[in-house]
Order: sequence, then structure tokens, then C-alpha cells
Amino acid sequence: MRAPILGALVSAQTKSFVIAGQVARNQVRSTMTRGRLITLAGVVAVLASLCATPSALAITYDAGADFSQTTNPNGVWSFGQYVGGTVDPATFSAYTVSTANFGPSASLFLWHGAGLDPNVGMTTSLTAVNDYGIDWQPGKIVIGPAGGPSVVRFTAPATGTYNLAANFAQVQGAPGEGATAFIFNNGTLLFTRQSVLAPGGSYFNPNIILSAGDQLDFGAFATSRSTQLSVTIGTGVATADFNNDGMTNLVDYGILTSNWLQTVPSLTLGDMDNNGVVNLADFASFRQVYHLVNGGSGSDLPAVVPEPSTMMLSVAAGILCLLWARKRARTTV
Ligand SMILES: [Ca+2]
Ligand SMILES: [Ca+2]
Repeated sequence: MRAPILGALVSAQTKSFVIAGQVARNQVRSTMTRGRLITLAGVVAVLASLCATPSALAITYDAGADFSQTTNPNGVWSFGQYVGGTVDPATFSAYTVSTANFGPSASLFLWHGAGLDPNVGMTTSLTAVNDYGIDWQPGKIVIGPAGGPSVVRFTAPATGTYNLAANFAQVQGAPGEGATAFIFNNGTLLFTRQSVLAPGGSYFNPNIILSAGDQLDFGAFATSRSTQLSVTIGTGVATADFNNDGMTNLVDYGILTSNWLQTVPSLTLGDMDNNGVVNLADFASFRQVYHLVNGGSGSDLPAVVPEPSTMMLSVAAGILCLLWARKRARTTV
């Protein structure tokens, strides 16, 4: 009989909050027994553990945040190249050499092979720098594909369901000069696109099954122009919980629409595909996740996101209707 138990828990939790307030105000009343305190504390602890369990199990691997200047591979991430100049995941070889404090800014850290190119690197500066005509953003990996495909590889630590959000953006050269980005899953091509200037090209998959040891490769080739890579891989099915309340619902949808076409921190406030902009691709991804998490067809979600101008017209129309109704009411009394 779950309902009475839950009711009792809620009731007990309410009592505990009331008692906690009394403790703060009155410094523990003598009428309160130790046994009652322990019982209520236990109930609160059980409720807290029930709420914390799902998020505690989820792990998110972030290639930028996990980027290491000391080890390669570093956990699930490896930085390397396809040897021989062709796009062949079977030829992957991890970089063995690193160079620190490099470039005019003396802030670049590069993993590379015998030569400086190709490479995978990042600035250690806390602010953006522009070295060699490349836009180096703090915390963002830059793939240098001169001389052959350069790759960031994820090796699945365990068999299970994962979610994936990756974004490639050209950060060097004129529009159209960018390298061709790719994603392979165990040698099978998942995504390819010639990088465009930021916000670039994205790949989002809320529900991908991987076996332990499976390899996802994120790389770029074809030109020497550098490409920024943002990629996170989480365990479990993706969520779209922008307000961190443990649910993916219409409140989160409201957050997405309120940030429509805005620049936001990656993977927050409606950004689903790691490019830091909230747009139609995020709306499509949100619908996908909403269905996965809540089931059904998602018929309670609008089919399309209203354009900001449409929303403003709707608000204006509403105000006019209200004013007209008030005027009509006054004239008919
Ligand atoms: Ca939420
Ligand atoms: Ca986005």
C-alpha cells in the first residue's frame, strides 16, 4: 500500500521541518525525546537518499574539462591521429609528445607526434587568446588537423546506455575554409560535416548503446584549419532538466523558449547540443528527450517554437483584447 506510506512520510517530513524550526528558535525543548528526533531524522535521510539516487548514478565525461596536460590517455579520453593521412580509425595512434607554454601567448598546451602537427591542444589561459589566427577559448579543445586526421577518442568504460552531445566549430581561417569534422562509432561513420564558423555543426544522440571498450572518435581532417571540439558523453538516457529539479517537463520547455536564439553557457538554459546557442536543433532534441523521459507522443508540446516576433504579436493582441473588453464593459453598464 504505497499511498499511505508516502502520505506518512510526507507528514513526518513536514513535522521534521516544523520541529527543526522550533529547535532553531527554542534550543531544543525538554519535551522532545531522543527517540522521536532519531525517527524523524531517519525519515528525512531516507527521503534525501531516494531523491539523490538517480543523479548520483549518472556520470558525465567532458573532453574539455577532463583534458590532461600530464597523461595521454587520460581515463576514457585519448588524443591521437590516424597514421598514414587517411581517415581510417584502425590506424589510430595516441600522441606521445607534449609541448607546453607554446605560441605568442605562451599559454598553449599541445599533444602531438614527432612534429607539432597534427595535434590536439588547449589554452591554459583563463581568457580567450588568438594565436596563429586561431580563436582559443578557455576550456575548449582545439583540433589541429595539418598533416592528417587528428582525433579525440572516447573508450566506453562499461556496457550500457549513454548520451552524446558534440559540437565542431571552425576557429581559424575564412568562412568555408574549415576542416571536415567526423564522428566514428567503432569504425562506423556517425556524422561528418565541413566545419562552419561558430556555432558550428552539432551531433546529438540521447540514447546510444555502447559495449565496454567501444570507441567513439571525434576528429577533423582535409585542411590545416583548426577546429574547436566540445563533447560530453553521459551515462544513461539524456535529460533536459535545465532547472535541476530532477524532472524534464514543461518548466524546462519554458526555459528553452525564454532563451530562444540566445547565447548561453553550453548545455544549459535550453542548449542541448553543446554549441552554446538555443535554436531549432535544441528544440528538436528537447522533444526527443521529452518523449524518451516521459513516454507518449509529447502531444502537450507545441509542434514548433513560436518565433519571438510571433510571441510579441500574441502578447500585443492579448493586451488589445483586454483593453477592448474593459472598454466594452464600461460602455455597457
Ligand atoms: Ca526540470
Ligand atoms: Ca544548441
